[in-house]
Amino acid sequence: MKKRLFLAILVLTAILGCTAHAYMDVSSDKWYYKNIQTMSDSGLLKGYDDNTFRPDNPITYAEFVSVLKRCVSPGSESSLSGHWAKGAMEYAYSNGWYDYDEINESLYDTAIPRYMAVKLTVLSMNLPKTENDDGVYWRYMNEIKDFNSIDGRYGYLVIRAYNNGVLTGDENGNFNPRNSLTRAEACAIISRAAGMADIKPSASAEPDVPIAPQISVRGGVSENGKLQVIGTQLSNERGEPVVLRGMSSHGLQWFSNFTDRASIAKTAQAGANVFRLAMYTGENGYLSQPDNIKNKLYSSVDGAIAEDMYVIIDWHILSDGNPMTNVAAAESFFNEVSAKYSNYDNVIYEICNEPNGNISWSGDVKPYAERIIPVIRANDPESVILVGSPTWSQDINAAADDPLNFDNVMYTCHFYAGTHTQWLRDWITYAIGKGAPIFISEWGTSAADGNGGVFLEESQRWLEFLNANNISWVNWSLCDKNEASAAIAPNTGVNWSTDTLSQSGKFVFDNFR
Ligand code: IDC
Repeated sequence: MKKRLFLAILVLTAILGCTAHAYMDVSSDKWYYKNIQTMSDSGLLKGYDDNTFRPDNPITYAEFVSVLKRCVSPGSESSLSGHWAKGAMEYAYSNGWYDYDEINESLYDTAIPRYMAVKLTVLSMNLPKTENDDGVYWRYMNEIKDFNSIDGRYGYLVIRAYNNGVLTGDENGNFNPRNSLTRAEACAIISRAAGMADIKPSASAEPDVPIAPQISVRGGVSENGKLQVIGTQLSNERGEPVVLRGMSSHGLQWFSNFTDRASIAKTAQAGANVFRLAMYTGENGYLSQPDNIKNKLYSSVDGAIAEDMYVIIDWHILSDGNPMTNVAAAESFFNEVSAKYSNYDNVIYEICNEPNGNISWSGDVKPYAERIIPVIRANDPESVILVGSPTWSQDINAAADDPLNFDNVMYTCHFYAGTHTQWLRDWITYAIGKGAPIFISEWGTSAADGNGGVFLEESQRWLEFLNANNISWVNWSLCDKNEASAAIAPNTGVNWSTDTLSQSGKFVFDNFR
């Protein structure tokens, strides 16, 4: 059998050398220690750059298929452009490990369900049929208690995997076909299927791509799914920390020509994974021309969705100071928009850009949030909601002292490098220390009036601080206005490119990745 031949080669090359892998989070007393070590030392697996393996994280389609492909056919990987696992996926498909209707590219970075992992393992490893295969369901009677919940297309493959000793059920005897499996479990299943439990370390077949790219700002919605807030950390659907970085539009009433799908796509291609749509309420914005502005907003949200971007719908109060001034309009707006986009993981709601004037957190902004958040939650129970604070969203300490009682809420902090310096970073540190999740939904390299500077040294200090704290950020603003904070050189027009960025834009775009 081809598989055995390859394994024999691995055993032989084992003599040549040994690169023992020691992962910080895989200790030798763990049940999966041996499987992970063996496969890593054989070059079939690689952990993350920070020397972790993250054994309890769910494994994705892309990761699972890549490891299988390395087992049966080591060597060239990912010469194709596009997704890093595309080569392995196409190899798997062309070898009949899965059918065209079972996996498409939008699934690559999602958790693979157990029934699919079993099918891929059985077919790639050519696990032999057993007498109880194909319809003789004794395992169903005796061992797989939830056999009825396995799609008929996969039942015999699950039985074959059980009969080959590749996996067993959970403590209740269930297979749980639709559950994910952890990276450690996947490793155990594949190494058992490959019959390699006793293979000694080998230096062969050093993989040239990691088992998975680290969670990073590159991940868009297809990679990270529905966001959630865990503690103070924005996290993806799998509970892993995630950082969003991107651009804010300028006011939709003035610069919506830079919020079409093409501009969003160019921003995404530069490495951003979030786009903010600043829908001014005042200054001839939404309150003066609601239908016109809403149409611009919706077409931009749809553009962002098409580009796999997270998108922030920003109720951009500014001249209206107290968010309570237009609370009724805000309620009906957020009711409509959250109903419209409740099925999309892309959308993040920012309910008040920058409260300002003679107001307080506890007396004005918090009560406003307590009216708007339930309106959104009624349509969209789990989306991330961003909340500003008085003094143009700098009073995060007041919010941290008297927090909102809702899940998946973050407090925005806005800074302009020419105006806000170490003291505001200290306030963020204070707020995080009190358990308040912070999101920078707007910052500029200029002074607070949007002009002056640019202040790149202070901006650099800010970005280092945000990186060190895993804080997401959105820069003001993607337009070609003649002001220092604008990311595109003055009067460039919509055919902008990364070659026509302003000084600010160059600095910011260089920092997306
Ligand atoms: C500024 C724009 C500027 C515009 C002004 C008033 O850059 O062209 O004339 O608004 O509409 C904020 C606000 C944001 C400001 C920005 C810079 O959220 O609307 O944009 N800023 O002043 N908070 C702090 C700074």
